[in-house]
Amino acid sequence: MITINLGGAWQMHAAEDKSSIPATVPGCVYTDLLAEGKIADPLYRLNEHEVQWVAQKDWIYRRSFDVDQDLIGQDRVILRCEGLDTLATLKVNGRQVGQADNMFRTWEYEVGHLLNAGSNEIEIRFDSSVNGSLRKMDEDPIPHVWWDLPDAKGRAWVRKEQCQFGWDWGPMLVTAGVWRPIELIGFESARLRDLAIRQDHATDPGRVRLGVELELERHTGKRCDAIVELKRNGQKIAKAEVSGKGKRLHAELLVEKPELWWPAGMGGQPLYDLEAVLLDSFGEPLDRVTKRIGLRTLRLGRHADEWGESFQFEANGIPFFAKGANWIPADVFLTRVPDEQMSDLLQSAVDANMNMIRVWGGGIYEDDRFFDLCDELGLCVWQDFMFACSPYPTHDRHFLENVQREAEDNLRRLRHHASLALWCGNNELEWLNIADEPGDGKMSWQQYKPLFDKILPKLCAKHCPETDYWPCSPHKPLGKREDVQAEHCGDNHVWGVWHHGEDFAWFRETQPRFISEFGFQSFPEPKTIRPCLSETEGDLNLTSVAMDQRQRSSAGTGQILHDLARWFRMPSTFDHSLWLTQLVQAWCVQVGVEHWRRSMPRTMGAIYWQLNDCWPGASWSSIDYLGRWKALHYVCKRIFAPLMVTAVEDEKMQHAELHLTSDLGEKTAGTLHWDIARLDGRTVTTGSRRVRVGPRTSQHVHTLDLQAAKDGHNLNELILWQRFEVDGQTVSSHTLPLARPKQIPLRDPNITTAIKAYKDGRFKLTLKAKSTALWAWVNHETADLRCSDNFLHLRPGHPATLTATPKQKLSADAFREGLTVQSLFDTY
Ligand code: BMA
Repeated sequence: MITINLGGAWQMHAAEDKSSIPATVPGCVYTDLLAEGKIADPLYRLNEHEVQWVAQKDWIYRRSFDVDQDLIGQDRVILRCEGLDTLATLKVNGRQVGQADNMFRTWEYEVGHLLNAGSNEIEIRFDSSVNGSLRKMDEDPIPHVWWDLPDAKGRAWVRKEQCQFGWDWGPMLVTAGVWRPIELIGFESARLRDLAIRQDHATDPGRVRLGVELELERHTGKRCDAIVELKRNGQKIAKAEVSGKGKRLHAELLVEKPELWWPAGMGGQPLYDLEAVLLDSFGEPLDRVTKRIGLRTLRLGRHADEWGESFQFEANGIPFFAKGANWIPADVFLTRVPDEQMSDLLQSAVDANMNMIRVWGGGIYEDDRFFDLCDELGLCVWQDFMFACSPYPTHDRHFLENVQREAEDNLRRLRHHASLALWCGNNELEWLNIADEPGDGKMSWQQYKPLFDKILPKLCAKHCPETDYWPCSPHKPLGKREDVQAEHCGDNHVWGVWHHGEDFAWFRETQPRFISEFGFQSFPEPKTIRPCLSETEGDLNLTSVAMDQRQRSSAGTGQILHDLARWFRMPSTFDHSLWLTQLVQAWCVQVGVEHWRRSMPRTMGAIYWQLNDCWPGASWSSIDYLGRWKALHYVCKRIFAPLMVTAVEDEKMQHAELHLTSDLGEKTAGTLHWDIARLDGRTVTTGSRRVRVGPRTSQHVHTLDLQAAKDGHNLNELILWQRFEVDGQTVSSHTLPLARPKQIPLRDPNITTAIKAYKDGRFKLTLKAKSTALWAWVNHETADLRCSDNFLHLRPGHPATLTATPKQKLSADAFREGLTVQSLFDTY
């Protein structure tokens, strides 16, 4: 087999304009124009408007390449394109080889007959997807899509990353280009098209049987042999040799003493390499495919129970509470995400004690590297098919066939991954876009069902039978399907707070089986957002024109301010308003997550909206566009910790229930300590109790009488501090002010910081406050810090220590000089 990578330096130009500019493949029109200085940065101020012309044009990419006789002499030569975005016409040496109209598919074209030994040329023309979709809308209109996106008419017609057309957290930048590898492949007689690996954990307890099906593309009737080998850390574990004349070869491997793969927090993530080598009749290798797998079962457990039907993920038969966030594409331009960024985002998820991530249906089927990382990290992936918040033209035969091929490509590409936990048909169609009669943003059930109830589940069962299919998020499997958001079964999107203005405590009135979305917006920190703004244009105001440009949710900044005013005092400066929005967001999500974790095993998952950002703007993310952790992400580390202590106050603040929640697999014994203290740190009442908490349970440990504590004290000045100690180590702590933060007469905490430099470039910080400091956070004026903890509550007399790791190496002096320590008090 011979492979020639066609990525690298290309030329591109607008179809009507003959002068080319250098281009990079993989890449896209916008990144190429940007690199050549032909457009201003679309992320700066209002530039998004200025660059919309790019999406109106058709673009041509071209390059020449050399091939030799060796390649031409092969039985077959294929042009393989792993990602064309989107309406593409391909030519080799001036002759058309084919067309493409789905960026999620892998396209292959036979080109052997068109190649010359020596120099050749490839050209790809991308027609405007915006114009293409509008044309389709004229011919065959789809009831208008989502109310937040008036400019995005027709996006549902194009099989393209839907959020390129704008979303309620991102700009409209509809691009075009070769976005994934492109190569020539030449091969003799046969190649391995695919490997399907089945795991059988049941037949032979304590062992795993692997059934490996090799799918061949062959051009001769000759026998082929194949060797299939399983290795762990380079050591051979099992081997099988098979041969035959057909298109499929089947091998069986038996794994003795299998090391099982577990989601993060439940055990390790051992990975095995399964290699299949295809041999010709002389024993010479023709082709070779390797898949890295984890031995596990990972299912969606739906069992009848006292509340209705469970919705819980089960790894190797053990149910676990899913903790995580929704994932959106990590950049408006997909090829602009370096490996380090991808890995930092996913590592950050696990560092915040997550075990699941939902790849949402308005983005893309992520790269292999995304899934490789999730396998390594133990981050289970809930994978949507790419349909979101719109009716889709399922009545159109070409559309239906196209999406079917798309599903097959991605099922095949991703099915072997250990982290793959669920295939989900779409995002929110059953909730937002279905009615008895089509129209007004809706399709009928009759239009919906063929794709989401028949075609997709059938394809999943065929290609990926060990992973469950779920038609939609949210979906209600029992009773009247139309009443999507049911509490006794299925998954829910709990948007009452953000989209309907409920108070945060409203979360406590809900008890869904699984929450696959809920959340609250905030702004990125000043360092991230300021470079997109102009001070001289008056942008540094939360509702300036340039800031509103970065706010795409209809409820938007008004909703943030509404809840900010419910809980906090008004911030004094622009920078403080940005920070304060992060505290509001963190507080909101904390109230929800704590409650749902206390509701286990009835509720078995809380996946908030959303982990990451694709540009610097207002959004529900806990990590901003530049990878900086918002307050929420630090708070997640605490509220997703395996052991979690919480307190729930009643409305009148007469008592507080203390709870202990454990995701651990074994019983845990420890001591719960609590103190009610004044702002100056002095204890008003204190107590402790030995507690034993069972594996994967939540327990109400104690009810604290607040009435007694209040006597003689101002409630607004009281804070309930809790900590749970195991073997003398604090494993979880919790702070509950007995009044809303805005009512608390905070005084300047005069936080002092002792800094110790470690040899490895990290710094140990010890923070001490003279008066109670709420949400104290450290930051650096120029460098990026990742801290072991941040946005913490400080009690006088109780120093807190944390470790700060600068992204770039910093001298102790430079670290000290730029370090800032602030808390809620400073924002007023
Ligand atoms: C959900 C998601 C997204 C959206 C988010 C915030 O409905 O599925 O489509 O961005 O809420 O509104």
